Amino acid sequence: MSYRIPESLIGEANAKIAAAHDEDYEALGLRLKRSGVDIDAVAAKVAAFALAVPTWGVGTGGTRFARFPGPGEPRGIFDKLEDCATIHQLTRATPTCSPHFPWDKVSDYRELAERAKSLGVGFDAVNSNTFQDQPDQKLSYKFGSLSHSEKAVRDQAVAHNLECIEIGEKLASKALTVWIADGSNFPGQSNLNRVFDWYLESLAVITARLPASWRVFLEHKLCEPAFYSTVISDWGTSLTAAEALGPKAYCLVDLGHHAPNVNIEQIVARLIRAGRLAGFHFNDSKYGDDDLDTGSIDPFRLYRVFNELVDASARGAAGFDPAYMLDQSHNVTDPIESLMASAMEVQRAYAQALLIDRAALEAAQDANDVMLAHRIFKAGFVTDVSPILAEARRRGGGAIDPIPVYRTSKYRSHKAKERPAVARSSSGII
Ligand code: PSV
Ligand code: MN
Repeated sequence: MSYRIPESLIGEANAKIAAAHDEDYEALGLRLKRSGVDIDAVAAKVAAFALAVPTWGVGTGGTRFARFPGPGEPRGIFDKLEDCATIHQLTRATPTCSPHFPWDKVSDYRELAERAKSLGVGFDAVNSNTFQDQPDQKLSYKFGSLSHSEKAVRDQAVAHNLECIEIGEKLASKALTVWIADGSNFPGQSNLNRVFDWYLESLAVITARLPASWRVFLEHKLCEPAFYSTVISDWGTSLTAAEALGPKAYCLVDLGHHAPNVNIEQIVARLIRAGRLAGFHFNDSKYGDDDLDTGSIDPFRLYRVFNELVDASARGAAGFDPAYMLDQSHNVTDPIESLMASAMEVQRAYAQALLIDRAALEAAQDANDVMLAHRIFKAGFVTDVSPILAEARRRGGGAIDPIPVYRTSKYRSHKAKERPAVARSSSGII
């Protein structure tokens, strides 16, 4: 029997800090009430907020220089599911996980779906992988996949995406996320428009095969592994593609996939306006696609993004239904701790953005009172909403303070015994 954190441990840990938490929640509630905010309503919204965990995120990541695996790493998708379920058990924020194929391939998907159900988690978007060659693969993706100059390679990449949809249907998923590494390293290596045309041709076949209730998420990335040009480089290219592909295609925003200093929240605003925002891959960065823990470097940026999301939801923006997911690499921390902390940081930005007085902000904007508008905007960010997040978790049966409970449980040492190290694991790629 594989180890799971006993519910009693969560109850005992909560009981020890319940009185202090109640005091903090009440004090914050009184403070917010003075500004006309009902703390319970905010806690209810936070409790209803759901975020997916990437199955590849629960393994230790690495750089192109080295990877330093930790004890008890997941050896395959069934182990990864256990770790994803543990993150949800303690945080109550991550009811789904997002699988990546062929990394998470199994012979029996009914068994996989049942295992996930028994662990209390489901599946979010399925991710295809045409950025690596697999041992049994006929043609190489060295020079591209869905936009390759040879039709046979493009067909192979399309077939893989169709297989991902088939698997996703068995897992009750509703979306396919496509990120391609296609691009060029040398000016002149490829014709910048021809490759885009080939991409569109391939994606049109994939989009046409989506089940009625499905969407396809196009993920752009400015560079890496191609360092001169990437085929789907930015939100403009992504939106152009989505519009060409029709109503099932949406643009996914990975926070690390932009030029330095780009105003990501404005991109989010524009995609919402176009009715094409697929959702997010949350992470944080200082220099590029660093894949650092969400909220660890620039929580204010995350807050600014959530301001756009709360604004869109308050306005009832047409077609606004974003999918939220983490996508980060944990090289020096326990991935479970990082993913729990990151899920809580996403919730924090959401709760803070809910505190903005939108009517007052609009009035200050209309009156061109710049300082007042900025102060109203920032009011949520400077509020410590931790008691709200803790209360949302407690109400859902989670831990008031997840990381100490996780450490007390010694989950990792249990897994180290249950999961003898394997030579090669599909976890933790960045
Ligand atoms: C690419 O950098 C990316 O953000 C895509 O989402 C991939 O599927 C993921 O990372 C995993 O490597
Ligand atoms: Mn991503």
